[in-house]
Amino acid sequence: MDWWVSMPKVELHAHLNGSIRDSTLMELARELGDRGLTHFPDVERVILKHDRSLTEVFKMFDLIHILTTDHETVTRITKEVIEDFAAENVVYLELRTTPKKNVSKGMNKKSYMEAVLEGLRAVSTVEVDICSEPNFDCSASAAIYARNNECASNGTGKKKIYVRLLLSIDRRETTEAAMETVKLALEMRHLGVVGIDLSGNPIIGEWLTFLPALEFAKEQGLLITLHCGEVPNQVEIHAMLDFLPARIGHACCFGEEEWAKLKSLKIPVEICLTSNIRTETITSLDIHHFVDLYNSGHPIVLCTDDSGVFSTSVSGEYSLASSSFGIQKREMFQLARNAVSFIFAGNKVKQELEQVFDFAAKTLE
Ligand code: 6MZ
Repeated sequence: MDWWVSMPKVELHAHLNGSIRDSTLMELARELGDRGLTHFPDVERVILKHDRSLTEVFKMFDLIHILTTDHETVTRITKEVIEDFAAENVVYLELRTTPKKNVSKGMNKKSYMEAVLEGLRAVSTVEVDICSEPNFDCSASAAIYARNNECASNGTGKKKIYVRLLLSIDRRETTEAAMETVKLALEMRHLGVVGIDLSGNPIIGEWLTFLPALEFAKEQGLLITLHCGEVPNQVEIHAMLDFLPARIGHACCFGEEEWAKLKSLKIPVEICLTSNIRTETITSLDIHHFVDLYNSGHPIVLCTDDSGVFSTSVSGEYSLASSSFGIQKREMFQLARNAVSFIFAGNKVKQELEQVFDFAAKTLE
């Protein structure tokens, strides 16, 4: 596993509330239990269970959301999630989360996102680039990376992680609520918000409910990724592909026509192997669409989805793909590097990340 941890990686599909450490969830559940607000042993059983169907996963999210309702907790989990990804050498993280309202805690979508930003600022184990300076010099950044890598190895300094945010629209939301999220994303663009995600229980909600907000987001220059084909729904899959999102997640339940369309449109796919197997949206890795997309040179990126809920890590996903599909380390490194082209941050960040990978290629040999 060490090699997979040391390799730089790009994470483009990680849900904040799905990526919480088990130890933190247990601590939060115990606190609520102590206050008589939950029955701790029941919650503990749910948190420690690792095989979950797609339906159970969404029940799990409802439970997690009960544990993470206040601003301080949102700040804490954001900080920890970023530190955890940075600790396994994720050099660029696009973290997505659904802005939430919670009247009893004085929380609205904006204050929820401010709590997330506070979490980014609270990270202490690694330098967090939230929104780089417009005229930042790439060669200078490569030098910083060379220095950072040395510092990290002798324990005297900090590594760096680029973090950008995607605001998620939950499929339970109305058109107005979705629009509110898009407007918030536009307001927070200068704070590292780069795009919009559509997620949530795939059997709930209609594509047409979200379309006006997604179209508006696109017109305004936000980049969009959609959870697409997590369950069989050919009409929705076609409508989503026709929308031309910048990326899609999952693509588990595609038929021949949908594959042909996706491939001709060259839309990058965020692949979450462990998530797909745990939720049984794909029955086994031997028949996972990763293989066909990889062999046909279609743009793909390996991601965790919910590293906490599925007890996985980005390094674990790379190691799993390598061992399951017989792909050598050099090719896996190239797969990780290719993901830089699909990030939602601008060219300057892409160039800086390419230098990080090139530097690592020399040291990892
Ligand atoms: C669809 C998912 C998901 O936004 O509260 N989410 N949506 N499919 C999945 N695959 C298993 N995993 C997570 O993070 C949790 C939320 O992300 C979405 C769900 O809407 C879930 O409530 P945030 O930070």
